[in-house]
Amino acid sequence: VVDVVALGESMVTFLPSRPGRLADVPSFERGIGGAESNVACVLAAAGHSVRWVSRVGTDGFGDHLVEVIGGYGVDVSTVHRDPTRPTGIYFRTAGDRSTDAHEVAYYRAGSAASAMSVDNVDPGAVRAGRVLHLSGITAALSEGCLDLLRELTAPRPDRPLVSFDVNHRAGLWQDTDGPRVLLELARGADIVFVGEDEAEEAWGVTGGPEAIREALPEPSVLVVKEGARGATVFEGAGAPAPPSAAQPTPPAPSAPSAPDTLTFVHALNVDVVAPVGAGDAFAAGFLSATLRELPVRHRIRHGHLWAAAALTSPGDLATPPTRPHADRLAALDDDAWG
Ligand code: KDG
Repeated sequence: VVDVVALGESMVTFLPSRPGRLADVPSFERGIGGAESNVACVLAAAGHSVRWVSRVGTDGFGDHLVEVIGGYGVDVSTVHRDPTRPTGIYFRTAGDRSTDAHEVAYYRAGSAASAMSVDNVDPGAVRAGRVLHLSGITAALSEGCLDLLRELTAPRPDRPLVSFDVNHRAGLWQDTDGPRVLLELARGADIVFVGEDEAEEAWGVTGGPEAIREALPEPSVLVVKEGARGATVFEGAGAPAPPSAAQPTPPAPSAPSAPDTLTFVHALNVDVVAPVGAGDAFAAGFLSATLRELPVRHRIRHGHLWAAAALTSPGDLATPPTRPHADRLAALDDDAWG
């Protein structure tokens, strides 16, 4: 049993050589992106056993993704190479403070990963972790991908703890059904990550974390990210811990029956270099601390610490703080944490 299985599309990312509109950027440097593999790589860099499940082409971009993600120590043995479809790629603006517009240009329609479905993804490989990490991006890729997510978030006795990052990417949805689908999928998960701004954009929910919890009462753990301010976590009384490595069957996820606990923790105040990937790093830090069964305040602090590492580096992926370092910082008293 591995700690975490992450399923989703990864892409070769082209990072601009300078800030500005995509139309004006003369050259790009290659990086890698993909929300779920970002989570996988960061967790592996922090010493967790992680598997990434996906499909890539047999092109050089597919080779590169498998090499880099495997190089982080992630198990890529079940990644399928599809000779008939390309690997997705994307270009984006630098996303630093000197530019207003954040542009993303995806070239991923018809990609190898968009062909993932219940027919070609091995359920045993996906359910082999203590935690299964998914995101709403996959739901937008194709009907087959959406059906796969529905299957993986459906209740069943041998289901790992399902972690779901809403990751609403408006530009990826072909129809207007995206927000409804994201809500439906989030309702089936055990741990849900959502941004306050994302909940407003997708579901029109204003009124802060409490209003989001009202719209999404089912997940045992709901993490509402409030940007530079911090994050609020709602936990139902019956919030399941991830099954231990020795005992892989988790308690059946159940809707919280008693009132929630609510915990807010301020984020660290950092100079942002590039925001892309910070949400993934937050999720990875929170999941790492969840796997270690740390108290909720420390789980959130680990999320913030790992996000701070991503915010202060240019690519989609950043190396997390070492475990002893992060533990020391997370243990500082409330004054240090604002
Ligand atoms: O969360 C960061 C991701 O958005 C980025 O790495 C690319 O997966 C990606 C996407 O679909 O936007």
